[in-house]
Amino acid sequence: MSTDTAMVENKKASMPAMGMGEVVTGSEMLLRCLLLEGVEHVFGYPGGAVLPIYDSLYSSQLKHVLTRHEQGAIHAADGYARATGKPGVVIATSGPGATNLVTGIATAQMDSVPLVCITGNVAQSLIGTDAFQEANITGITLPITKHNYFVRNIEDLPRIIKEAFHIATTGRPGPVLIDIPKDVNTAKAPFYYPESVKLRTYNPTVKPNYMQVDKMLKAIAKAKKPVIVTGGGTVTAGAEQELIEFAEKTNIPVITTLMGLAGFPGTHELCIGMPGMHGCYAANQALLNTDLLINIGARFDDRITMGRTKEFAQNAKIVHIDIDPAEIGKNINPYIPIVGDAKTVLATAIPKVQRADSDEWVAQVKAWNQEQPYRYSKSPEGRLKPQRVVEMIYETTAGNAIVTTDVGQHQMWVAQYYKFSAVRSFLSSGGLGTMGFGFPAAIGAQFAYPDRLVISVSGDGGFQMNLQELAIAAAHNLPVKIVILNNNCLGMVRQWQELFYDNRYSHIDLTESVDFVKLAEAYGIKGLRASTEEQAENVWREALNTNGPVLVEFKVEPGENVFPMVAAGNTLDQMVLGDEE
Ligand SMILES: Cc1ncc(C[n+]2csc(CCOP(=O)(O)OP(=O)(O)O)c2C)c(N)n1
Repeated sequence: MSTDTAMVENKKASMPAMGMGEVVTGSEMLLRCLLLEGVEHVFGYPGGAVLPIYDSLYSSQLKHVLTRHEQGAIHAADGYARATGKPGVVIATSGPGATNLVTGIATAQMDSVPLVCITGNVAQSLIGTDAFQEANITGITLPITKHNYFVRNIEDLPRIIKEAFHIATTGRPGPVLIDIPKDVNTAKAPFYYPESVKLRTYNPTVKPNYMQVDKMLKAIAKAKKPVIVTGGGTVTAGAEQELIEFAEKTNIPVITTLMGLAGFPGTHELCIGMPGMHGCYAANQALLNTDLLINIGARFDDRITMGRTKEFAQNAKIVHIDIDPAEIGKNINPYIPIVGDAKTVLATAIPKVQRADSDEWVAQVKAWNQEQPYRYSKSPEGRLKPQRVVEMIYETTAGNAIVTTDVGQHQMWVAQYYKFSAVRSFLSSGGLGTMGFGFPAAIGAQFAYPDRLVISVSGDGGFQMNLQELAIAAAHNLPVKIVILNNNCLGMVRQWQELFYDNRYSHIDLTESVDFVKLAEAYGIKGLRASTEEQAENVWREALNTNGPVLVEFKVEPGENVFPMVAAGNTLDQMVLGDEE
């Protein structure tokens, strides 16, 4: 049992019996249910419709974190969930509070993150009347939640909460929303919490079909050029150890998607690297040449297949392992489909699997990586390169920090130049690509792990989307290290405009932003700045030696592009390697 789980278990044991049978209000019930689910932190923002909940929070043992925006709250809950594997919990009021959660809900849904989102709504007598701060949030979030509920009766509330946690955390995890009208929050009823969940139509398949697993074992025995592609599903399943064992026993090299980056050590001998649009040469060559592709918990996203699914891994038999049967055949029809939890599937396969005849192939993959590693050229004018900053962060943390990113060029440089070795240590919005995610997610992760080094890396664009959460870092003296790679523009958009829109730089200039150092200081946070390599090393050392939050602005080369690159619509063999080609 991890220290963390032990802490929650102890807390549960020391909790009073929660007064089963006692008559309490809906909002009191809600908080008791959360405690019984082992929740420690909730992130949220109050308002009229949730005033009863906030009143109950006043005297609750739950730790509530008041963010400065509901979007900050939900990304923080998401970061907490990604870092721990436990569900993140967020509370927002009706109407604008609830709609401010929408981007965060979609972000979690796309990356299969377990969240329980609690929204207030106006009293049922006012529903449908365009009442003040009324929004049909269950309607709005229907396509972006794993499930959602509108609570009509206080008697249903405990069962619904029990179900919500179960649905959010089992099978393919995801966000579940519970909308509670004000009259349910203020109504009273005796409190009972169900011990188990009965959902007739919801039974995720965890154990694989053994015949299918045997088929995979036979395919491995025949393969000469096998690869494993591992994605977020491996991380979600906690299958990192099984994956290492499986890869080592079979001698099959491993490609890690963006979401799978911390699911297999970046420094492992068999690690090839990231595939796809900004992936490494070796990974894409491996996909072009493999004869057996074993996909574990990845979804053949178009950032990897480039949407050219017919041409993708054309020479390969494909095995697709996924907990969600809907993923299988969605983008690519596999030769061997295996529905099941990655950890269970691998644990089933490991005792029987044989080493593949793959020595030559492994040597070939390594050679590709040596011939064409990620690389960048030094600036002739001595300006700071963003890649160097990420390398430096990697060197000084040995790959053990929890690193969150926003979306853009910096995200890709982190994926390329930081070799993750700790599980659940890379938190990034892969599916939805949500700018503004990284910094609040780092706050959530730091609440979960107050003693770990948490580094938030953003661009100057994305950071400005949720910078108000600096207040939280300051208020709680969170030791989060906030890195901004400031290229004075929306870098990734600039790159596309340069490459595909004839250098017509339309609305990407962020020169007139803010003095980030002064901004940090205004929030009571230490701010540091560097524009040369030497300064960068000095300020970064200072940041690491500072207790409490620090914001470090690295002023980097504005015209730098992310390479390698496969342009959208091209196939993986049309990879452009870099500036110096
Ligand atoms: C909420 C949101 N709006 C717009 C985009 C489109 N987008 C993707 S990358 C990018 C530029 C990001 O710029 P910045 O945050 O400065 O990071 P950089 O690319 O320079 O590292 C934009 C606008 C997005 N991903 N998310």
